[in-house]
Amino acid sequence: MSNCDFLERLRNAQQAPGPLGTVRWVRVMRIAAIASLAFWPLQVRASPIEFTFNGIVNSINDPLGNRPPPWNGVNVGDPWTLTYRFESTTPDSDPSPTLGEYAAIDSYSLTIGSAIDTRLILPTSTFIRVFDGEPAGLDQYMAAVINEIELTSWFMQLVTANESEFPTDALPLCGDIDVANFEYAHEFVLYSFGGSPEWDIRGPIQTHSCGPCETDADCNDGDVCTFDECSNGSCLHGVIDPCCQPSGPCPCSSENECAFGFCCNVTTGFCEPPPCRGIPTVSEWGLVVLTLMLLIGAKIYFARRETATILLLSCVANRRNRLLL
Ligand SMILES: [Ca+2]
Ligand SMILES: [Ca+2]
Ligand SMILES: [Ca+2]
Repeated sequence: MSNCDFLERLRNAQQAPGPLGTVRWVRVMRIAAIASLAFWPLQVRASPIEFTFNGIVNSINDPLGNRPPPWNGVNVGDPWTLTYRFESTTPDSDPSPTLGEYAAIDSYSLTIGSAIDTRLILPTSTFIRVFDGEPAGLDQYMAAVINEIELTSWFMQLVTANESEFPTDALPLCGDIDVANFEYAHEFVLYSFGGSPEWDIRGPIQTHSCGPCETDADCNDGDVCTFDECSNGSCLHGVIDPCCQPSGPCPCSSENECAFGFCCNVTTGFCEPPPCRGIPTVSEWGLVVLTLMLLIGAKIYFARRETATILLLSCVANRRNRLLL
């Protein structure tokens, strides 16, 4: 094959929607996509979820007055509030498809009347259990903390005869529990674990809420170098890197060193609040890189095509000259 034949075939291949032109553009797009990813925030981490349940004490069993402080001051009719925090990504430790077992709770706060108990606790001393059709005909949710040191523990249980309440044994998150749906049982009890004689304080669960957030503003962690997002009642935070403190001087030499919409004033060498004189934000830099890469790809493509066309015309002219001679 002569050089002229090769050039003609090359031009036809580039003009047609064939594999040669496609491959080139795919390479350009791939490089641009990888370059733009460098500007995306990484290191996103999940925050724990908080479940809160409320009710009214309707029963106290303590015939010998063995309740320790502060629970010895609790009376029937006192309102109670239980908030416990758990990690939403805790794995199910029970292989059964109908029983979910989660050692997920790492802290709780229990208030009954004027008595308050707030503490951190090892998840291994707690459990959340989800029963999907166990026993047959019932869906159940249980949560408990077993405090073997102070012999004071709590336990709660929601039961319904509606087996569609939990379609699986997955850990319920925000929006997955409605107390009104658990008509079979909705109990809370604070009791003496292993104590003798035993005592207990009981009260049915009346309401439930999930948090800690409803809006992004609820997730403000006080760290200006993380973004704060509320997702399904759970706060998500991601590192903003590089990060400048908007409240103080922030030396900079390029826009990438400023965050929160602040821009770098290269004259003063400090980040400044908007208006940013049209300088792209960090997220827009990805689009800028993509555009530049596309322009570079187009430049390479059309330059080669033009060169090939000139060479091809030269070949045609040479052929014509040879025929005339
Ligand atoms: Ca399971
Ligand atoms: Ca079920
Ligand atoms: Ca933050």
